[in-house]
Amino acid sequence: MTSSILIQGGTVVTADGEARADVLVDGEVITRVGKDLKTPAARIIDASGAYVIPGGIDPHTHMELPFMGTVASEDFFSGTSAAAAGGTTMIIDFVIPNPKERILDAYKKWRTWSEKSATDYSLHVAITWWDQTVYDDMGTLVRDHGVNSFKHFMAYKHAIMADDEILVASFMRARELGALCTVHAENGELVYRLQQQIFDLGISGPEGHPLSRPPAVEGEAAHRAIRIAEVLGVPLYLVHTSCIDSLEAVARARLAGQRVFAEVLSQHLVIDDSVYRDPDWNKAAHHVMSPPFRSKEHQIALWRGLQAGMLQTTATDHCCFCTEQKQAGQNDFRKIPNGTNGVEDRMGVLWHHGVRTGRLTPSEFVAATSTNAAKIFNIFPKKGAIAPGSDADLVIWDPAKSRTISAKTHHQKIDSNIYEGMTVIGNAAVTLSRGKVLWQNGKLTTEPGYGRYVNRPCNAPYWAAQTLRNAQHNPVAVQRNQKPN
Ligand code: URQ
Ligand code: ZN
Ligand code: ZN
Repeated sequence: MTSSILIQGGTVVTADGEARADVLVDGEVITRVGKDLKTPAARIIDASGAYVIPGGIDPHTHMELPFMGTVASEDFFSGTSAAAAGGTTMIIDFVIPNPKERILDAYKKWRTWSEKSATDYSLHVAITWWDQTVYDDMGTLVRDHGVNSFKHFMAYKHAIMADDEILVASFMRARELGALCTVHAENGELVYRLQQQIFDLGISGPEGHPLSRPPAVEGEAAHRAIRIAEVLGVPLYLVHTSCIDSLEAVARARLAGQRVFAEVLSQHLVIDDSVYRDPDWNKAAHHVMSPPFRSKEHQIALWRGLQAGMLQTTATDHCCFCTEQKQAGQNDFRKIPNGTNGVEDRMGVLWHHGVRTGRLTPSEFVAATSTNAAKIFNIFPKKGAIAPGSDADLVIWDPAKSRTISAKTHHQKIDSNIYEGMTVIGNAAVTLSRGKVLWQNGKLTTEPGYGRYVNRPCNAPYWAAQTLRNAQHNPVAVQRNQKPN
């Protein structure tokens, strides 16, 4: 009774539908959902006229990432606090080991950085090199540390790039473990050569960045990763699908029954490549991220991909570098640290440009901002649900609340915002993380360390089907599965 909260009068929206209902929270979990709950509670939150939705899950962030000679300015506490202000109550960040660094050591390092989080979090682990210790450590991470997803950067040659030898070795190991493989799909060899060619032509500004990473470079890598996953019989998740070329590779695979998941960043849905032609070098440089922003036809296709279910999740790839940090590439676009903000803005941007335009229903919005990620990364219904027993990660979503996005007023630790000046209608009014109010009346009440690491078991129900299904036409798997007669 002491720590119970009754959220009254709202319309509960889940990925499966919406209905007028009250939600009772006791301690850290939801205990009841139903109409006109008369249960006494220590605290009442009035949600009349608003929606009650599962807290957003952002499956792709990089808080305080050491990268390209600097460290991302947003840390795990400030970033998860800003996320809460925007209605996101969980992030899945990335351990990115240096080549030859034991992945288990890197994981332990990231755990010390991430323990200051204000909301719950989890960690994907990137495979940036290969030998027997990597093979062994992947097993330890699955068995003892609740890691069920391994990331592969197909770009960033001479840094963290995974070539085909690493991809194949790691995908085979992931299949043994029942883990999910995720990829940053850009052909790193082509990027490297195109960067060189463009710079040698005398193009050194941010406008050189998209020229060195055309859609074909992403489409090739997406297709290659998908086919490797198909042959090896592993489920695959493509992060930041940004263009028609990779979207078509995903759609072809899904229509062929292959278990491929794909993510789209909120910024890739609403920002186009004209940003790189901004006469203000700093503004253009703040939009340098990979894959780059694309011409308008790609945004149209991505919205259709989201509506059609070819793209299942939305994320931000929140990886912040302040103006001074971006200026490392003042004379050479190849040295501009890649990354943008977005963790506070994702849900408002998606509601305004998705639900208010009729592209998405409120339920589809919930699926794309929370539930699908919970299911794919195997933490549903603990997360991504509004049901008895689920964590009380809840957002009172006010469809009429207007916000003009600006670096002057946002909570993200960066002196710029890629959505600067964009007004979005539909925002978080109240955010709860495991039953604790972190955001209300425009005020954050987050505490470092309140967030907990979330274990993610392997062999999600969504993948087992894939593994078996692939075995049928995977010659290696078929022999292995054949019973001796
Ligand atoms: O590639 C990524 O996802 C990281 C390094 C963030 N930077 C970016 O430009 N996307
Ligand atoms: Zn990436
Ligand atoms: Zn990323």
